Amino acid sequence: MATATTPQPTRQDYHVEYPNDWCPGCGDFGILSAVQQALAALQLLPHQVALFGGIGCSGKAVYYLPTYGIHTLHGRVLPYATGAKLANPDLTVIAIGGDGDGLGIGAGHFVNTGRRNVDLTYILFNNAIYGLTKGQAAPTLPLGAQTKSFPEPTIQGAINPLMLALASGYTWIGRGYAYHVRHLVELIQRAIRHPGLAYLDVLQPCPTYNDLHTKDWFAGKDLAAGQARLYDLEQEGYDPVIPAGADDKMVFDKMTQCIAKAHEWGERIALGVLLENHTLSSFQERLGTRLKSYRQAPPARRTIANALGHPTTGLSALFSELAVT
Ligand SMILES: Cc1ncc(C[n+]2csc(CCOP(=O)(O)OP(=O)(O)O)c2C)c(N)n1
Ligand code: SF4
Ligand SMILES: [Mg+2]
Repeated sequence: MATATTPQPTRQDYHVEYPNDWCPGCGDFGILSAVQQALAALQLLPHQVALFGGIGCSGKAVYYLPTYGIHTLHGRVLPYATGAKLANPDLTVIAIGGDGDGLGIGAGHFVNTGRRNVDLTYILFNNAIYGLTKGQAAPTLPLGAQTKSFPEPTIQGAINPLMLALASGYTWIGRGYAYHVRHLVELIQRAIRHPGLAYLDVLQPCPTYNDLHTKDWFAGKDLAAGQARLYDLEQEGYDPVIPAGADDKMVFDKMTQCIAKAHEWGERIALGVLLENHTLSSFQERLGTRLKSYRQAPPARRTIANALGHPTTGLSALFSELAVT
């Protein structure tokens, strides 16, 4: 007798027949492949995942994955992702966007999302360039750098996204590289499994506009023979975990080591998990403590119409719960 079994997702379930217009050799392909493999490895089915993309080459990733998804507004990817997770905590929510999207126009959302510890994963495609709009300096391009798309070197300094994530309160911080796909698959799985807000910075060559941060540069071809630019923190015995209940000294020490690694750039660039903080509750838990009705049924699980099809979405009960007496 045949027995019903739950379908086990494979990478093929995450393949979409949709024309892709990224340039040949773009690092975006490696990141997309890693997301597909990570979701399949976590045994998630596409309908269990919601993906939100910013505006940029990177944000187009939403079209290349068969999950729920929205191509949002420039810089607004995190509010969309936050709303979706709070409305339906059962969804695995991923926000995707570029360095211009997240650290330029979206910088306010980048910082304020860090204050809440909503359980979602933010993957930032860091190519130090505004790819879609033809190669202007993004907020991660170092002061004095001049790519082939500029007439003169940039006179603005760079934001360090890992330091900003730490200062803003992100409880999981990691960095990967678009062409180290196997490592990236692991990092994405770890970020998704983290029960709080995860920030994953992915260094990504843009062969069309950024001729400084190239595949050869990341491979350390300009360095002395045998010297690698990218190295894996885990292989150096680095421990990013702050366990639940850790004391202030331990939190401070772990954050200090995170700053030291985040600050490295140039001849040595760390990849891996820099911080994994388990001392804070998630925003869904905090909301549940404040609102009994949210704890019982978040918006996506509420009945919105009665048997006759009449709406039952009155907000008066919620308002009375929120009222301060
Ligand atoms: C409100 C608004 N301002 C400006 C733009 C133009 N614009 C589109 S994408 C983009 C920057 C994209 O750069 P990034 O976020 O780094 O993504 P990438 O293309 O490099 O992946 C800009 C400025 C826009 N679409 N909307
Ligand atoms: S412009 Fe750069 S980031 Fe955009 S698709 Fe082309 S190579 Fe990729
Ligand atoms: Mg960019």
